[in-house]
Amino acid sequence: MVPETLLVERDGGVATVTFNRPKVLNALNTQTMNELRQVLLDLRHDEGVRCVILTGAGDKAFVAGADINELAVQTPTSGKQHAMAGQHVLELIETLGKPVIAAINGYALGGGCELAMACTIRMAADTAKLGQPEINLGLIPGYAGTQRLARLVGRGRAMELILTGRQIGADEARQIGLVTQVVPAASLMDEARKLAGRLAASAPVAMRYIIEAVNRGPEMAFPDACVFEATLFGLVASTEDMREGTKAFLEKRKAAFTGK
Ligand code: CO8
Repeated sequence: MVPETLLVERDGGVATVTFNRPKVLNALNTQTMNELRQVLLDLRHDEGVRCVILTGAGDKAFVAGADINELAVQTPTSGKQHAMAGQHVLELIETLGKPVIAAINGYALGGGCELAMACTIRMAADTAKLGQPEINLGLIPGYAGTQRLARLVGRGRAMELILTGRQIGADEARQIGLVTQVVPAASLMDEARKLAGRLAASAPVAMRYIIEAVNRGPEMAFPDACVFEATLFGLVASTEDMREGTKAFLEKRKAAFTGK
């Protein structure tokens, strides 16, 4: 399948997926979500891909939300179905087993902010604007925004942002922990690629377990989460990359990880 609403490029171990509906600020319609699901499944199984970047076409928007043309005609049953289908796609991002960087190049609103929150790392252009404006449409977030935003920035801030629907700039987003890094808009993709290249050269199995432990741990009781971490720690000891990483350190050279 060749996606029509997404651009997919590969460069070494890094795949860049660009939401490509700039006329509607890259709003997510059903076609885009279906294509994204398929692209993510392909990338998950592609061992040559070690890191993924998600970004938006043009310089105005990352993703300005779900497509309001579709929302305007939804029914109770289609609304629930679309929300759940979208939640599954975002869960695929979160559980892809490799880091996914959101390179937020402009508006990340509603479903766009929710999508960014499912990513492993969020880097924003200084011109980016983020928010959950669903309340202004008489809606609530439907791609798990009420849950991920509260987990990322705390319940109080999430409540205020979702109830007011206000947009925040990149600096405020960094201050509250919604994004981790803000860079000049002109260098966003260079910075994202630099970070992606660094992650792509790391030990993939260890990275997969770090993502799993950090994401799943908070859903468990603390002692269980620690046992989970210890089990994953034990599992990485079975990898050639662990032997290579420790050996390279002792031999004072750079490790060459193979993913085995
Ligand atoms: N859906 C459809 N079209 C959109 C969207 C959108 N989300 N956002 C922008 N567009 C379109 C505009 O209609 C406009 O089209 P046209 O040129 O034909 O008039 C074009 O993109 C350019 O937009 P603007 O002219 O409005 O550009 P501005 O610079 O004036 O404003 C904004 C930019 C502030 C981003 C403005 O476009 C805006 O407010 N957009 C809507 C943002 C929004 O409310 N997003 C949340 C949507 S709800 C949601 O995401 C719920 C997610 C969970 C859904 C679960 C079930 C599916």
